Amino acid sequence: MLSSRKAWGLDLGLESAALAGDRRALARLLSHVENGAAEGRAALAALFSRTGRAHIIGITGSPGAGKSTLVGKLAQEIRAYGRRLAIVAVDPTSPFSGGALLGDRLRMRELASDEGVFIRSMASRGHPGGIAHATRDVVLLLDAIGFPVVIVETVGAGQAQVEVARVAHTVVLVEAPGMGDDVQALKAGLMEIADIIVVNKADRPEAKQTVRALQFVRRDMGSAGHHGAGALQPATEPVVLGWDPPILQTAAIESQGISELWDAIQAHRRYLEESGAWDVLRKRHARAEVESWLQRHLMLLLEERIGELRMNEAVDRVLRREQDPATAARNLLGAALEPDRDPIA
Ligand SMILES: Nc1nc2c(ncn2[C@@H]2O[C@H](COP(=O)(O)OP(=O)(O)OP(=O)(O)O)[C@@H](O)[C@H]2O)c(=O)[nH]1
Ligand SMILES: [Mg+2]
Repeated sequence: MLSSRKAWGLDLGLESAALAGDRRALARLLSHVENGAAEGRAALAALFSRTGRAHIIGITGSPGAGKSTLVGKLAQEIRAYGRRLAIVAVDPTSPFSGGALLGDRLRMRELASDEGVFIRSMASRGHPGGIAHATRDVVLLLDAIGFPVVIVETVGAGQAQVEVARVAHTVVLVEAPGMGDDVQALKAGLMEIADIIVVNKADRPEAKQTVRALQFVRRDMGSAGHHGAGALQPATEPVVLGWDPPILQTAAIESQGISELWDAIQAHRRYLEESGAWDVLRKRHARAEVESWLQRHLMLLLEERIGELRMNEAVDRVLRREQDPATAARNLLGAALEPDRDPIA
């Protein structure tokens, strides 16, 4: 083991320094993990047995709903109980909030000087295996390092909302007054993955209207049931039965409703443990993890076996309308699985 890790060029000092609480070592290790570098993979493999202890909390919702502000206040609340925590802020993909990273940094500066809080911002682009993989790996490493709480902030749009459910035990959906059409989007799926729903900016008079709209959507969903964090196939496989997602109100900038939110998060965790859903979730996460690596390895293997030349030939045949894409892909797969076969035959 040691020799292969040496062969990978892993700086063993980095790993133990990170475990001992060296934040710069941890930051470097996280960069290796984010970049999908061999050092990162080796560290994850070596530290994997230490994972599975953190309560991973996903904070998702519309751009500008106040997620970062809320996370900052939540972090202060958690620190007041003396618990350490890590925050992973996944850069919003929405062009409307492209400046959020800087804003987040400024707002988080105060927290960042606290030794008990570790903050990591991740760009949504530039990860070889995709942002979802990178996020899961970063969270895994922070769990291994021993942070009892890891908060992941993502913008709830498209794929991200599903991905946060794959990594988190508790998903908090943050909305704000004035969503308008967003209620329709919520119906389409956001609320299905939410364990706790928060209407932030409750200092605004329109907040009541938003709460009512969300209550209405929740009632509407009633018969379909709540599926809880990790619901990969919500229509068929409910994980958390009997948990009714509460709708809370917060005014993050005024620190209102924060302790109630933390109480709800703790209550959800207790519920997961007592109902046995915690173990189901863990199993589901583990399976999703293995499946996703399998896909990644399989893709790499296929690309390698097929080769750029055969790939280009297939694309050309499709371009010339000699072959449809599905047949081209099937033939490439056949060729890859039986290397002696002629892909065109
Ligand atoms: N009135 C009011 N404004 C708030 C509240 N919480 C946050 N804001 C403001 O809303 C804006 C967006 O806050 P952020 O915390 O950056 O929101 P976000 O959801 O993290 O935004 P993105 O990461 O860009 O999606 C900022 O100007 C905040 O000051 C609140 O409770 N009340
Ligand atoms: Mg933010």
